[in-house]
Amino acid sequence: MISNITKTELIILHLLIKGWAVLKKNKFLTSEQSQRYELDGFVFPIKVMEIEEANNYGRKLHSYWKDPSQFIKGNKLQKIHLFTLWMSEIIRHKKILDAVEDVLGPNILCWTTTLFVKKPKDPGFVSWHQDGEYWGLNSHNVVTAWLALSPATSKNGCMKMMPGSHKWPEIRHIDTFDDNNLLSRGQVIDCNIEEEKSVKIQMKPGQISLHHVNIAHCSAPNTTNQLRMGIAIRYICPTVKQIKHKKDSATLVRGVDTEGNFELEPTPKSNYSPSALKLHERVTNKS
Ligand SMILES: O=C(O)CCC(=O)C(=O)O
Repeated sequence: MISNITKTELIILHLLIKGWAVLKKNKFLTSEQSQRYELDGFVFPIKVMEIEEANNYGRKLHSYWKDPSQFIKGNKLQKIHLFTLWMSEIIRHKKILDAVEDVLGPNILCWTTTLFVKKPKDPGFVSWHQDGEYWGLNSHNVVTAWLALSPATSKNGCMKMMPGSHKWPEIRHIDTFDDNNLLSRGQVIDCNIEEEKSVKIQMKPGQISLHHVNIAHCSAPNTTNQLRMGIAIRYICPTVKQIKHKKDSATLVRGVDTEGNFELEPTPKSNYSPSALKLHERVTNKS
């Protein structure tokens, strides 16, 4: 019987078994998506929400953004899941966590979140950079899930990524302090980037991209009349350590914190509670 199987059939069988094994192991990503992430350092688009759910969160982000009392800059762009219920839900979204689990494994901390909103005709841009160069995390067990809450297009300044750059070493960055640069110090990677090789991360609301902590990426200004809304959610394994700041905190969103390397943040019970705002103020001012 076996002798009737040709070599080609054996190879096909082997590939089928391998593919099935990868699929079985994964919770959400296809084996092709996992392979893309390994090879390129990013993968997209991954649908995690229906359009109604994404639009609902988009409205919440829009009203947070428009509220003058929130004074939307600096630390009010970071970790707002600590004091708003809607962001607290997003970082625990089942499908996002299933996709992240396929990269990081079953124990997941949310290290931080950042709102990336570009107003209509906003000159704001993000220079080419590698997150890993300045975050102070000691390992690559870190992944960003970037959730689109409005369309992300080349006209409104979607992200661009350089395939394979996650395998580059961490390259020195230069602080430019450019007012229009949405990065805190306007940091830019000090190397020649071949723009024509980059990939535009165009997505629909409710889709995410996953990107590696060392991927070289950037985004251009929004040239349209519509708001561009995205949320970067940074997830880590409990084994990751902060080596730049004395103290750091994170939220356990799935599994167990096996290491205790981060102060664990509580889940907010209501919006803008004074204790949650106080905690937010403290943990976003690292020293
Ligand atoms: O949303 C953007 O324009 C840039 C996002 C980014 O740099 C990041 O998620 O690391």
